[in-house]
Amino acid sequence: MSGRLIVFEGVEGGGKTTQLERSRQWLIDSGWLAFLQSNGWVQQLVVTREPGGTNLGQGLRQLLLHATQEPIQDRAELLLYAADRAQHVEGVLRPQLTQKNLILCDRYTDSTIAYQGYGRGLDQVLIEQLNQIATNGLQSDLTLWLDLDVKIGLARTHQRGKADRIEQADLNFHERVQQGFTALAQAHPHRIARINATQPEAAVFQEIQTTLSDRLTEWYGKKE
Ligand code: Z5A
Repeated sequence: MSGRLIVFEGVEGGGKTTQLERSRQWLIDSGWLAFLQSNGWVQQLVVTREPGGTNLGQGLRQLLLHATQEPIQDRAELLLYAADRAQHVEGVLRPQLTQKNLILCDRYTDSTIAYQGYGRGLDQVLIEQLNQIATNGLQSDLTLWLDLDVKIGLARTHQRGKADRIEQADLNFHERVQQGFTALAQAHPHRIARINATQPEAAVFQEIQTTLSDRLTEWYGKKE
Protein backbone atom coordinates (compact mmCIF):
# COMPACT_ATOMS: atom_id res chain seq x y z
CA MET A 1 0.00 0.00 0.00
CA SER A 2 1.37 3.45 -0.88
CA GLY A 3 0.82 6.66 1.10
CA ARG A 4 -2.13 9.02 0.74
CA LEU A 5 -2.51 12.57 -0.52
CA ILE A 6 -4.83 14.88 1.43
CA VAL A 7 -5.34 18.35 -0.05
CA PHE A 8 -6.75 21.56 1.46
CA GLU A 9 -8.56 23.84 -1.01
CA GLY A 10 -10.73 26.94 -1.09
CA VAL A 11 -10.81 30.69 -1.64
CA GLU A 12 -8.41 33.13 0.04
CA GLY A 13 -8.68 33.45 3.78
CA GLY A 14 -10.66 30.22 4.12
CA GLY A 15 -8.30 28.96 6.80
CA LYS A 16 -6.42 26.31 4.80
CA THR A 17 -3.05 27.04 6.38
CA THR A 18 -4.53 27.23 9.87
CA GLN A 19 -6.51 24.00 9.51
CA LEU A 20 -3.69 22.11 7.79
CA GLU A 21 -1.46 22.79 10.79
CA ARG A 22 -4.23 21.76 13.23
CA SER A 23 -4.73 18.55 11.23
CA ARG A 24 -1.01 17.78 11.33
CA GLN A 25 -0.95 18.24 15.09
CA TRP A 26 -4.15 16.19 15.58
CA LEU A 27 -2.82 13.26 13.55
CA ILE A 28 0.08 13.12 16.00
CA ASP A 29 -1.84 13.84 19.24
CA SER A 30 -4.78 11.52 18.48
CA GLY A 31 -2.47 8.53 18.03
CA TRP A 32 -3.55 8.02 14.39
CA LEU A 33 -0.02 8.51 13.06
CA ALA A 34 1.48 6.12 15.62
CA PHE A 35 -1.23 3.54 14.81
CA LEU A 36 -0.53 3.73 11.07
CA GLN A 37 3.23 3.63 11.63
CA SER A 38 3.07 0.66 14.01
CA ASN A 39 1.22 -1.34 11.35
CA GLY A 40 3.74 -0.34 8.67
CA TRP A 41 1.08 1.43 6.57
CA VAL A 42 2.56 4.91 6.89
CA GLN A 43 6.15 6.02 7.48
CA GLN A 44 6.03 9.79 7.94
CA LEU A 45 3.68 12.76 7.90
CA VAL A 46 4.66 15.32 5.25
CA VAL A 47 3.41 18.89 4.76
CA THR A 48 3.76 20.69 1.42
CA ARG A 49 2.05 23.25 -0.78
CA GLU A 50 1.42 24.60 -4.28
CA PRO A 51 2.80 26.76 -5.59
CA GLY A 52 6.16 26.51 -3.87
CA GLY A 53 6.68 22.92 -2.69
CA THR A 54 10.10 22.61 -4.37
CA ASN A 55 13.12 24.89 -4.87
CA LEU A 56 12.03 25.63 -8.42
CA GLY A 57 8.49 26.11 -7.13
CA GLN A 58 9.59 28.72 -4.59
CA GLY A 59 10.95 30.83 -7.43
CA LEU A 60 7.77 30.31 -9.44
CA ARG A 61 5.65 31.22 -6.40
CA GLN A 62 7.53 34.48 -6.03
CA LEU A 63 6.90 35.29 -9.71
CA LEU A 64 3.24 34.24 -9.61
CA LEU A 65 2.22 36.06 -6.45
CA HIS A 66 4.51 39.08 -6.42
CA ALA A 67 5.58 39.89 -10.01
CA THR A 68 5.14 43.61 -10.60
CA GLN A 69 7.33 44.43 -13.65
CA GLU A 70 4.63 43.54 -16.18
CA PRO A 71 1.23 41.86 -16.06
CA ILE A 72 1.40 38.05 -16.30
CA GLN A 73 -0.76 36.89 -19.20
CA ASP A 74 -3.46 34.38 -18.28
CA ARG A 75 -1.99 31.51 -20.31
CA ALA A 76 1.50 32.25 -19.00
CA GLU A 77 0.08 32.10 -15.46
CA LEU A 78 -1.57 28.76 -16.22
CA LEU A 79 1.69 27.33 -17.55
CA LEU A 80 3.68 28.56 -14.55
CA TYR A 81 1.27 26.79 -12.17
CA ALA A 82 1.55 23.68 -14.34
CA ALA A 83 5.36 23.84 -14.24
CA ASP A 84 5.27 24.20 -10.45
CA ARG A 85 2.97 21.16 -10.25
CA ALA A 86 4.98 18.95 -12.59
CA GLN A 87 8.12 19.60 -10.53
CA HIS A 88 6.22 19.04 -7.28
CA VAL A 89 4.57 15.80 -8.38
CA GLU A 90 7.75 14.14 -9.64
CA GLY A 91 10.13 15.65 -7.08
CA VAL A 92 8.01 15.44 -3.92
CA LEU A 93 4.53 13.90 -4.11
CA ARG A 94 5.24 10.66 -5.98
CA PRO A 95 8.47 9.84 -4.10
CA GLN A 96 6.77 10.57 -0.75
CA LEU A 97 3.76 8.41 -1.62
CA THR A 98 6.04 5.59 -2.76
CA GLN A 99 7.75 5.80 0.64
CA LYS A 100 4.30 5.31 2.23
CA ASN A 101 4.10 8.83 3.59
CA LEU A 102 0.88 10.63 4.46
CA ILE A 103 0.90 14.01 2.71
CA LEU A 104 -1.00 17.16 3.70
CA CYS A 105 -0.87 19.58 0.76
CA ASP A 106 -2.04 23.22 0.66
CA ARG A 107 -3.75 23.48 -2.80
CA TYR A 108 -3.50 21.20 -5.86
CA THR A 109 -5.25 20.63 -9.22
CA ASP A 110 -8.70 21.93 -8.20
CA SER A 111 -7.18 25.39 -7.61
CA THR A 112 -6.18 25.54 -11.29
CA ILE A 113 -9.68 24.62 -12.43
CA ALA A 114 -11.22 27.17 -10.04
CA TYR A 115 -8.75 30.08 -10.52
CA GLN A 116 -7.51 29.74 -14.11
CA GLY A 117 -10.66 28.03 -15.44
CA TYR A 118 -13.59 29.68 -13.66
CA GLY A 119 -11.72 32.79 -12.51
CA ARG A 120 -9.70 33.71 -15.61
CA GLY A 121 -12.10 32.01 -18.03
CA LEU A 122 -9.48 29.80 -19.71
CA ASP A 123 -10.68 26.71 -21.56
CA GLN A 124 -11.60 23.92 -19.12
CA VAL A 125 -10.62 21.11 -21.51
CA LEU A 126 -7.19 22.69 -21.94
CA ILE A 127 -6.80 22.93 -18.15
CA GLU A 128 -7.85 19.30 -17.64
CA GLN A 129 -5.25 18.25 -20.23
CA LEU A 130 -2.57 20.37 -18.60
CA ASN A 131 -3.41 19.03 -15.15
CA GLN A 132 -3.09 15.52 -16.62
CA ILE A 133 0.33 16.35 -18.09
CA ALA A 134 1.55 18.02 -14.89
CA THR A 135 0.36 15.25 -12.55
CA ASN A 136 0.74 12.26 -14.86
CA GLY A 137 -2.59 11.14 -13.43
CA LEU A 138 -1.89 11.63 -9.72
CA GLN A 139 -5.13 12.67 -7.98
CA SER A 140 -5.73 13.55 -4.35
CA ASP A 141 -7.19 10.76 -2.20
CA LEU A 142 -9.18 13.33 -0.26
CA THR A 143 -9.67 17.07 -0.76
CA LEU A 144 -11.01 19.16 2.11
CA TRP A 145 -12.77 22.14 0.55
CA LEU A 146 -13.01 24.98 3.05
CA ASP A 147 -16.21 26.62 1.85
CA LEU A 148 -16.53 30.26 2.81
CA ASP A 149 -18.19 33.41 1.44
CA VAL A 150 -15.46 35.17 -0.55
CA LYS A 151 -16.17 38.53 1.11
CA ILE A 152 -15.45 37.03 4.54
CA GLY A 153 -12.26 35.37 3.27
CA LEU A 154 -10.97 38.55 1.64
CA ALA A 155 -11.78 40.58 4.76
CA ARG A 156 -9.68 38.14 6.79
CA THR A 157 -6.72 38.40 4.43
CA HIS A 158 -6.98 42.21 4.21
CA GLN A 159 -6.75 42.40 7.98
CA ARG A 160 -3.33 40.83 7.86
CA GLY A 161 -1.91 43.54 5.53
CA LYS A 162 -0.62 43.85 1.98
CA ALA A 163 -2.55 41.77 -0.58
CA ASP A 164 -0.69 39.70 -3.18
CA ARG A 165 -1.33 39.89 -6.94
CA ILE A 166 -4.22 37.42 -6.98
CA GLU A 167 -5.84 38.68 -3.79
CA GLN A 168 -6.03 42.11 -5.49
CA ALA A 169 -8.23 40.75 -8.32
CA ASP A 170 -11.80 42.07 -8.25
CA LEU A 171 -14.64 40.55 -6.27
CA ASN A 172 -16.30 39.07 -9.40
CA PHE A 173 -13.12 37.09 -10.07
CA HIS A 174 -13.20 35.58 -6.58
CA GLU A 175 -16.94 34.86 -6.89
CA ARG A 176 -16.24 32.90 -10.08
CA VAL A 177 -13.45 31.00 -8.32
CA GLN A 178 -15.94 30.09 -5.59
CA GLN A 179 -18.40 28.85 -8.25
CA GLY A 180 -15.58 26.68 -9.55
CA PHE A 181 -15.00 25.01 -6.18
CA THR A 182 -18.75 24.54 -5.75
CA ALA A 183 -19.05 22.83 -9.15
CA LEU A 184 -16.03 20.63 -8.46
CA ALA A 185 -17.45 19.48 -5.12
CA GLN A 186 -20.74 18.58 -6.82
CA ALA A 187 -18.92 16.66 -9.56
CA HIS A 188 -16.66 14.71 -7.14
CA PRO A 189 -18.68 14.15 -3.97
CA HIS A 190 -16.44 11.39 -2.57
CA ARG A 191 -13.03 12.87 -3.35
CA ILE A 192 -14.02 16.41 -2.26
CA ALA A 193 -15.47 16.89 1.23
CA ARG A 194 -17.16 20.25 1.90
CA ILE A 195 -16.25 21.87 5.21
CA ASN A 196 -18.25 24.85 6.50
CA ALA A 197 -15.38 27.33 6.99
CA THR A 198 -17.60 30.22 8.14
CA GLN A 199 -17.60 28.88 11.70
CA PRO A 200 -15.04 29.70 14.40
CA GLU A 201 -11.68 27.96 13.95
CA ALA A 202 -12.34 25.21 16.50
CA ALA A 203 -15.72 24.30 14.98
CA VAL A 204 -14.19 24.17 11.49
CA PHE A 205 -11.55 21.82 12.81
CA GLN A 206 -14.19 19.63 14.49
CA GLU A 207 -15.73 18.99 11.03
CA ILE A 208 -12.32 18.30 9.53
CA GLN A 209 -11.44 15.91 12.33
CA THR A 210 -14.66 13.94 11.79
CA THR A 211 -14.01 13.76 8.04
CA LEU A 212 -10.39 12.70 8.53
CA SER A 213 -11.34 10.02 11.10
CA ASP A 214 -13.98 8.59 8.77
CA ARG A 215 -11.66 8.53 5.78
CA LEU A 216 -8.68 7.07 7.66
CA THR A 217 -10.98 4.35 8.97
CA GLU A 218 -12.21 3.64 5.43
CA TRP A 219 -8.62 3.40 4.15
CA TYR A 220 -6.89 1.58 7.02
CA GLY A 221 -9.57 0.20 9.37
CA LYS A 222 -10.61 1.26 12.86
CA LYS A 223 -7.87 2.74 15.03
CA GLU A 224 -7.02 0.50 17.99
N1 Z5A B 1 -3.37 29.49 -7.32
C1 Z5A B 1 -3.88 29.49 -8.61
O1 Z5A B 1 -4.37 30.51 -9.09
N2 Z5A B 1 -3.81 28.34 -9.33
C2 Z5A B 1 -3.25 27.20 -8.85
O2 Z5A B 1 -3.21 26.18 -9.57
C3 Z5A B 1 -2.75 27.22 -7.51
C4 Z5A B 1 -2.82 28.38 -6.78
C5 Z5A B 1 -2.13 25.99 -6.94
C6 Z5A B 1 -1.60 30.79 -3.63
O3 Z5A B 1 -1.75 31.38 -2.48
C7 Z5A B 1 -2.35 31.60 -4.67
O4 Z5A B 1 -2.18 30.92 -5.90
C8 Z5A B 1 -3.83 31.62 -4.40
C9 Z5A B 1 -4.45 30.78 -5.48
C10 Z5A B 1 -3.42 30.74 -6.55
N3 Z5A B 1 -4.37 32.90 -4.56
N4 Z5A B 1 -4.11 33.89 -3.92
N5 Z5A B 1 -3.93 34.86 -3.40
P1 Z5A B 1 -1.75 30.60 -1.09
O5 Z5A B 1 -2.46 29.31 -1.14
O6 Z5A B 1 -0.40 30.61 -0.58
O7 Z5A B 1 -2.52 31.69 -0.33
P2 Z5A B 1 -4.01 31.83 -0.11
O8 Z5A B 1 -4.92 30.86 -0.67
O9 Z5A B 1 -4.25 33.22 -0.50
O10 Z5A B 1 -3.98 31.49 1.40
P3 Z5A B 1 -4.30 32.46 2.53
O11 Z5A B 1 -4.79 33.78 2.08
O12 Z5A B 1 -3.13 32.44 3.46
O13 Z5A B 1 -5.55 31.76 3.14
P4 Z5A B 1 -5.71 30.43 3.96
O14 Z5A B 1 -4.44 29.68 4.04
O15 Z5A B 1 -6.88 29.73 3.44
O16 Z5A B 1 -6.09 30.98 5.39
P5 Z5A B 1 -5.22 31.18 6.73
O17 Z5A B 1 -3.87 31.79 6.42
O18 Z5A B 1 -5.26 29.95 7.52
O19 Z5A B 1 -6.15 32.24 7.43
C11 Z5A B 1 -6.28 33.54 6.93
C12 Z5A B 1 -6.60 34.49 8.10
O20 Z5A B 1 -7.87 34.18 8.62
C13 Z5A B 1 -5.62 34.39 9.27
O21 Z5A B 1 -5.44 35.65 9.82
C14 Z5A B 1 -6.33 33.45 10.25
O22 Z5A B 1 -5.95 33.66 11.57
C15 Z5A B 1 -7.78 33.82 10.00
N6 Z5A B 1 -8.71 32.69 10.20
C16 Z5A B 1 -8.51 31.39 9.84
N7 Z5A B 1 -9.59 30.64 10.16
C17 Z5A B 1 -10.48 31.50 10.73
C18 Z5A B 1 -11.81 31.33 11.27
N8 Z5A B 1 -12.44 30.13 11.26
N9 Z5A B 1 -12.43 32.41 11.73
C19 Z5A B 1 -11.83 33.65 11.71
N10 Z5A B 1 -10.59 33.88 11.24
C20 Z5A B 1 -9.92 32.80 10.75
